[in-house]
Amino acid sequence: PSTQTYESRSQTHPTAAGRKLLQIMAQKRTNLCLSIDHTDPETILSLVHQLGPKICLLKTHIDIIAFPPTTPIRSFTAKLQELSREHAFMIFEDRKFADIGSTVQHQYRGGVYEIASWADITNAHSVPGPGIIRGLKEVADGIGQPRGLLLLAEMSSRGNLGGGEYQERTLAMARDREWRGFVMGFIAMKEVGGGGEAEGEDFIVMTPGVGLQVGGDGLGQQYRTPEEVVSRDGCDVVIVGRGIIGADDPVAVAEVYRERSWRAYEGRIRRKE
Ligand code: UP6
Repeated sequence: PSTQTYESRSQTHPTAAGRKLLQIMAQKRTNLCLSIDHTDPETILSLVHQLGPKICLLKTHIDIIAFPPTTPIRSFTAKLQELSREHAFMIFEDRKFADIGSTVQHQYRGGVYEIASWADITNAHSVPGPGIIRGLKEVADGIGQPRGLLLLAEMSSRGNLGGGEYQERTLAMARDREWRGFVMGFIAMKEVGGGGEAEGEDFIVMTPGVGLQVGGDGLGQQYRTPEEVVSRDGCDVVIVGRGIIGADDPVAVAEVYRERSWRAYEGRIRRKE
């Protein structure tokens, strides 16, 4: 996949969510995903309003937000959806589901967050086996809107148990025809499943642990630069949280991330031509 343009992949991607995302990326010229890891709902809405034009995807952790009793969660997620239409980005709830199929169905559809109703994309660990994908897909199929799933093949944090054989087995799970139109890609640190294009495969790789410099956060997070992630390692979407929302001028810094990540992509495409 890393040898083709986002635009051409947007025509052929096996998932509807993937086609829509790749189209947005090509049109807006951005492969930046903002990880809006803030706990105050008003701060989140105001930041998303400002940063919406820079991003293809907004990543949420809905369960870290401190909702005042007067703010219904539904009205907050409805506002996020409104912003996503206004600025043309998709929404990715970084739920990292990790339970048996039956339990994740409830977690995805119901509870107080009703994730499936507002998040275009979510993700899951592969550790429970294929039942987790089957369970989530059944819920997604009942929504009537494109819904995509990413599997965690590897993590950015030091000492994580992903990668290697775990990643190989996660890839094998993702390749099952049963969820061809649902599993859109991976959270991983480099391209996954290269060489499957002949079979019509195209996994979108999204990568956290990105900073303007190499470094870490003292709690295991490891940062690499947009150039390393996109140009050298063939990842598609760069996920940035504190690098942007912790900056004095988040809009200016987001533009630096967008520009560097986009140029890294252009460099990669040119090199492969
Ligand atoms: N995240 C990682 N590493 C992973 C998977 N997910 O950092 O392997 C998520 C974190 C956080 C964001 O949950 O929301 O990506 C990274 O934030 P940061 O840029 O502030 O480090």
